Amino acid sequence: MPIWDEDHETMARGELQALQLERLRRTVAHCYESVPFYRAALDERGVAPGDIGSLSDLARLPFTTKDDVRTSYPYGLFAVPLEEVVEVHSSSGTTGTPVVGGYTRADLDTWAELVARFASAAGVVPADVAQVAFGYGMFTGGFGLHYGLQRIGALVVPQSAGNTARQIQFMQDFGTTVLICTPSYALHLGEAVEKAGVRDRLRLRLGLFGAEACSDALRTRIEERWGISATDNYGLTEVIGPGVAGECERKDGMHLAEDHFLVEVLDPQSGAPVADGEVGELVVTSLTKECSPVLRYRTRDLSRITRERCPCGRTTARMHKVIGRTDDMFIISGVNVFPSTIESVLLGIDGLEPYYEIVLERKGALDTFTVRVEVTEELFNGWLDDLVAYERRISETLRSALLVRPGVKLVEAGSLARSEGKVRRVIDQRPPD
Ligand code: DLL
Repeated sequence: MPIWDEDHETMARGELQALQLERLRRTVAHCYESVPFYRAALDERGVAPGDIGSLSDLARLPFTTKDDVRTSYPYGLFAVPLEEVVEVHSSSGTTGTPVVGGYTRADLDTWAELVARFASAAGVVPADVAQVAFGYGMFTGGFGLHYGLQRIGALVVPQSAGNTARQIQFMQDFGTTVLICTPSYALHLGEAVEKAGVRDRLRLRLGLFGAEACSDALRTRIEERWGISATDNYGLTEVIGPGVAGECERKDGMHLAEDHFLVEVLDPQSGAPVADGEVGELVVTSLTKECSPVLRYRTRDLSRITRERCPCGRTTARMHKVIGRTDDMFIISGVNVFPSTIESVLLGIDGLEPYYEIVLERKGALDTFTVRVEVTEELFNGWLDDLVAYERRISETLRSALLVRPGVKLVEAGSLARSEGKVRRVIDQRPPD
């Protein structure tokens, strides 16, 4: 596969760093001059734009948090006058005020390039028919993928999220070859295709799945269910939307668009950098954004980065799959538990369907959690005694992976809610502290 932007994706490290430094200086100056919030934060740290002499000066810059973005709703962090802004997107996240990102024409152009970059790295070509099943609207997934896929020259079918029967009909009628959605919706759609018995009528070959965590085990399930190759891609509204990073066909980490974003991996508690290859919170500084530049944005996403060369020829660093968000992680008996670990364990057990949820409760002073997971029909219809023994076995397997024992409740296939967008796995029923 040819590399979409060979000049930037295969840069020598020294050359890339020189470009990053030049762009960082410009971004800091832009933030300082145009956004009162950033000017105050930089002044407070005693950093003037002219002080940025090397990339290591990044550590002198203030962090920006989700709360900062929220309290600036809607336009407080815009760095250009509104007449230069041509589009906004927002994400409601799980709680509270939405976060907003704005785009100038140049920002939209960058966005299309970055999405085209990862989509072509994933194997999309102009002859593809790409069905976008991400929501069009304020969510960045629909429009972001739309712009990038059209930039490649693919035929875009902008079906948007939901309406599963229509998705399947269009996939047949238009000869869809690439499906774009969340991994959880891909799973649901795959199930519906099987039920409808029309899999043989589809031409699907690729899935570009992103916007939520997906373990390798779940990816394999989806690939097997559909008989396609699935790649992961990452981004967030505050930073640009999709296009921050995406996997190439080797599927061994997502190539970061390092000429547009500086990505640090920091200890979420102390804010100090972790060693290369260690898991930490991704902190992103944009390098080319005009409307909504971000300085050291605390994503709350946990991952690790490798700088080893990928055999695909790209020289960019790669981030591994997001193992969770700092706010998804929960603590039971002093042990940190990530939903992604639970997912990987469940998918390794025979007889379980890849649909589960985690319910957190408080019993007395103790926090407890129960994993509700679907079993295949054959198992569910078996003897009750068998099911109870099975629940115990699964609980024990989870305990040895997590070091704390969850309750396990097996439920009938098809009984848990299916997601059309981002799935909500953790249901926190604990009273507020
Ligand atoms: O989800 C942007 C996006 C759209 C990315 C389509 C990829 C494809 P938000 O709605 O602002 O933006 O949500 C951002 O979603 O901080 C992560 O926690 C999570 N997330 C996004 N991509 C991935 C991924 C879009 N590949 C939040 N793996 C981020 C795991 C992801 N989590």
